Amino acid sequence: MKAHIRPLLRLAALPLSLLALAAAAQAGNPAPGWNEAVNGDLSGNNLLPTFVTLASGQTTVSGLTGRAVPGGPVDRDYFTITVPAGFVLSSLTVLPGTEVLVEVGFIGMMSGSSFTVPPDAQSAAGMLGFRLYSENDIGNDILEPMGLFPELGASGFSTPLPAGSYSFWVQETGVGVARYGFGFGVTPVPEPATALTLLAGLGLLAGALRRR
Ligand SMILES: [Ca+2]
Repeated sequence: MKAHIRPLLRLAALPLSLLALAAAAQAGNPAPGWNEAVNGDLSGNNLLPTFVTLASGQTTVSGLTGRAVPGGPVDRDYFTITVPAGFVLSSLTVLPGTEVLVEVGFIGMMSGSSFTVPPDAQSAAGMLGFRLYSENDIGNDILEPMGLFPELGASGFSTPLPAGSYSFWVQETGVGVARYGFGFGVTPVPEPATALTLLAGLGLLAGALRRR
């Protein structure tokens, strides 16, 4: 009887295997997330963003951005995340500690592993969306509004976003160096029908075994 049950139990364990796979898929295995204070400055090259490994649940990316002196070089930060198959990007939360100086902070988002819209672009064409964030956004999920209200030619999107690579551009637009932190929420694709079917299958099997 055990031999009959085992394959089904294997199926039941599938969601857990997917989580394990996602963890293992962080190839090269740097710790998930990025903290510039520990991991170094994120790429300033829009075509070669830093790859940031995701964890299931929330992954934090934090750092500094801006222009230390008027007319000086701007520290723009570019990074790419890859949402593995079986998962979705469900939230983008502005974390406590995020600062905005005189002006506003900017976070832009594109599909793919490079940010092909250049820093001097005059529109957001090619982007999925962007947000001019402020300290009022701290604690809020800004992913949905980024998709719902596309501006300046961005395409917009609906949440959650499917598996795939997404690149981000973060920049304080005023003079000064500002701290930021964003939390990327990655959750399994909700599949209630599959889970219910599986439970029903297990129930039928248990019934059949009892009758035997
Ligand atoms: Ca930086």
